[in-house]
Amino acid sequence: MAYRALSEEEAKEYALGIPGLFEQGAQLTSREIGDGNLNLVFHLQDKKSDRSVIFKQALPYARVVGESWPLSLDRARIESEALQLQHEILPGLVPKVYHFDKELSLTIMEDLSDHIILRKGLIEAKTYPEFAKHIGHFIAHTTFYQSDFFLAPEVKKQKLAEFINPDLCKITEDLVFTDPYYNAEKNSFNPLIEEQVKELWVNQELKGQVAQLKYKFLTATEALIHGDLHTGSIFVTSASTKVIDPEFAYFGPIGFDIGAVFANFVLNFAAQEVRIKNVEQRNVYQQYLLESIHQIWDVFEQQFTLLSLSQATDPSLRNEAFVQQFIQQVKEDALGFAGCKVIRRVVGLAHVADLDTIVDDTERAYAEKLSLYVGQQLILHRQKWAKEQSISAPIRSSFQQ
Ligand code: SR1
Ligand code: MG
Repeated sequence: MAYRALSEEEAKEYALGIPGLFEQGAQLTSREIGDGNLNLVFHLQDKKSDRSVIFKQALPYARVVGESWPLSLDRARIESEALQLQHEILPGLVPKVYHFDKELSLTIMEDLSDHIILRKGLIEAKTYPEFAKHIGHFIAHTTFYQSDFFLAPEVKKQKLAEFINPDLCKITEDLVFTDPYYNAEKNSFNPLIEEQVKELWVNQELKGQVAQLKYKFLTATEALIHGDLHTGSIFVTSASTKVIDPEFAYFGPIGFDIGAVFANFVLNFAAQEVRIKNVEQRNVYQQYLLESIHQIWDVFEQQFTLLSLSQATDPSLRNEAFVQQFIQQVKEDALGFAGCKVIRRVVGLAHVADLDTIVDDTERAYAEKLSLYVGQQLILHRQKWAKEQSISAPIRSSFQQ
């Protein structure tokens, strides 16, 4: 079937044509529930058996802007292949893919409606005791098994070619590393923080450091990374974590995924500064956010080290001093990328609900200014902070300044 964007009715018909997806005589309901920036998402459910699945279909343009921003449909193939690879490595931490239709750029996958989006949970100041362990484990394993530490060089190069993702990388290159640092048309920010944003645009030291991070994003091919690991790409319950949406996947710097999670915890920290009015409750919750950052790093570091020293297929890379130095560089990158990702969510095109749903403009501006300050500190001091005993301590101090 040639590509066309499905309607709710067409999604239903399509589902009934896939053998084994639903039982014979299924009575399907179909609802388009996509609220993201790029794609269509349908929830299909059989009223008789209660079985449900998710249809995710790429549109040939960015949904958030419209047809004036064309985007390659190949991102759907990349997403479904990345999901399947991640599922082979860590079946418990990603949804199962049931079917992929290349022509329609359509992936049918497990419905995770029993989970909630982590961003929503964090906005409501909920805690997830297993999350930091799960995501540290996810990043360590998915990157290790898709890196030069594990893949034979010719296989790595073949995969690198399969995961060339120019359109989606360009979105990141522009929206994360370029636009926030000049008066770009796509930028969008609270007028109450105009002064702080204009300061960014003339901060040459900062722009030089961002150039270094952008260059790393453009050129490093360390591992197949998720590429957009914000808290809207993660489903959780108190006991379970599922990572979704790897359509930005490409061979890039490992610190980019870690930095994305850190950034979203930092943004939530800043937002809670005005959201939680009770000081004691706020302190307790913000402490939880910092401890999560700490634990994510610890778990990643321990597991990536262990995997590298026990399972690296190239004996010359299975070298303790090298692995230690490599991980130290990932830590520094993660802090810097986190800073860039914090700043882009305040100044750039795509924001986060943590901040945007603060109703009072002045309160929102306060949390946004705080985010901008900490974001800059993360970029400027990443080398020094990466050497400190605790990864979260300098972030806390920076919030207190
Ligand atoms: C036009 S897409 C805007 C943002 O949404 C995605 O989730 C990525 O973060 C992208 O930068
Ligand atoms: Mg997404």
